[in-house]
Amino acid sequence: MKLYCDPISTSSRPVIMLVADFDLPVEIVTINLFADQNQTPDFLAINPLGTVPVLEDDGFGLTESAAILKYLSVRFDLPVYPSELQAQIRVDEMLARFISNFNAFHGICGTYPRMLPQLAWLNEGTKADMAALGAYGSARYLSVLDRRLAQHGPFVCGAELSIADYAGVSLVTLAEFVEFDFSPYPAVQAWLARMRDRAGWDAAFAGFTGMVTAARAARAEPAA
Ligand SMILES: N[C@@H](CCC(=O)N[C@@H](CS)C(=O)NCC(=O)O)C(=O)O
Repeated sequence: MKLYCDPISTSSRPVIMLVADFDLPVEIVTINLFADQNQTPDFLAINPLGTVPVLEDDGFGLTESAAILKYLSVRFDLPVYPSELQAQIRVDEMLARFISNFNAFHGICGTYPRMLPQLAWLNEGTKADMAALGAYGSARYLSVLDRRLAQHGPFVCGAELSIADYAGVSLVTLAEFVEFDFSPYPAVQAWLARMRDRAGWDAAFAGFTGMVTAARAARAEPAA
């Protein structure tokens, strides 16, 4: 089984972390997005959209990180995607929340315009409007997440770790790139710390953390 991914990709990190946490027999094939390896004919034959992650299991190809997380959980009988109906749908609910509206506000509006060089063409007014929309959405969703974790944690679906935690932690920490202030959300901070302590964290997040550190250092340098 192969996982085509790039640790620099927010959608790849949850899957890489799951694989590392449970030491799954999955070969990691790095597709370097910065080097456009996702646009080679070979990779486009695997996924015509040219996006990562992609899982390949004996001829069965699968895109979409949420689907891959579910597939791996069921395939390897992992405890992170419960089989009891309501517990399972609760995980689906939180996955959908993170990957749809939360990502649109916190990632696409709040972070990417200030992170991705390919969005540098956006005019300053558009960037300011997107930042304002992002700030509104991040605050709305993170305050609800914070209360939820404080009252029903320690994980986003309750007492047990689930694949929603893997997807969520990647999307929430994305905003570290733009030095997002997490201090109003202590339960979220405690949850992030809990996830950082897991065995699979470094395999998934070391590259992104290095990028965040480098970006901070570059911002701190006095202009020449
Ligand atoms: N909804 C998809 C998103 C996949 C996606 O857009 N991945 C990005 C990296 S996070 C990508 O491959 N971008 C390259 C491109 O669009 O060319 C998922 O959750 O897997």
